[in-house]
Amino acid sequence: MPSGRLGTEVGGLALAHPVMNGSGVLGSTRQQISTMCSWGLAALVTKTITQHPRGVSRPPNIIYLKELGAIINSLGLPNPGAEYLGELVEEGRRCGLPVIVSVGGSSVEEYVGVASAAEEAGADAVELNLSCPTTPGYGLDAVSDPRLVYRVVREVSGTVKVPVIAKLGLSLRAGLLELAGRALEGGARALTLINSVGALAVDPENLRIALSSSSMGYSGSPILYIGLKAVYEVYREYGAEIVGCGGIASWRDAASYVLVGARVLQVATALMLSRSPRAFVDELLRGLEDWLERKGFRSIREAVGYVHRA
Ligand code: RRO
Repeated sequence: MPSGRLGTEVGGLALAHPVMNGSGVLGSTRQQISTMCSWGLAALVTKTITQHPRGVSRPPNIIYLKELGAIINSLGLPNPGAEYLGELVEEGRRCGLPVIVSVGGSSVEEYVGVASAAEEAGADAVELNLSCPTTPGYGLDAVSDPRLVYRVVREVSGTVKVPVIAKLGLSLRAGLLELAGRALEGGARALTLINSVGALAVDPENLRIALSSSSMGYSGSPILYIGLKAVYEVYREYGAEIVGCGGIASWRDAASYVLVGARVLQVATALMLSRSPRAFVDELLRGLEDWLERKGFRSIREAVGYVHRA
């Protein structure tokens, strides 16, 4: 179990250590939440939930690039809908972990509705997924406009009492710094940076794009340095509370995110590719703790954003 040195906090939510799962494929059923409970994470993040249930995109919808530690997906935001929030949150709470509900939407009203339902279900925080690159009409496609980001965050923050975290990503249409600024102005207590990066895989044998949809997200080790740059720039500009996400596959990656400004870390692809998620999380925490000690940081707080002061 982690020592006090790894304790951290985001949006007022105290965490025993900084590692949680990123909202990825898992976290949309009671069984999956229960499985994730045994991984040693500090908090659980659900799959992004929309008002109504959504099915998974027609296959092929995912490519595992194991040798790269990467995944390309076009899952299309499959989830059981807000009606299931009670079940998901209850399961996470049963194992004694804070539960963060990832909230999706195709309109301001949908974000507000799902976030309210999450709060009513007992969620400890909501993370607004404003950056899903795989689903036309949702996430990046719907809200990569700074004014809309502001409106969604402001309306949700004005409605729920739990901390609101805004998950942003890279957009071809808007600058991340501006999106981040507007999310913070709208009342986001923290920012999760970044989502999978919009990408396209092509199958030259079949003369087609490789998945059933051209809206794909690229995640895992290849986006590590892109995520680090995003966190570095946003922290430098705003000094915001940041949840670092994107390509974390080792304690070195995790420590790098902390040094550029992240106080909490999310891991998604590496957990999906790992044969033993529990051992993987354990190794991350041991590595981080050992690193903090070797570098003379008494707490993770002392290391957050250190490169900006060095
Ligand atoms: O479910 C997905 O297709 C998905 C989502 Br909601 C997201 O935010 N990021 C991603 O890569 N895939």
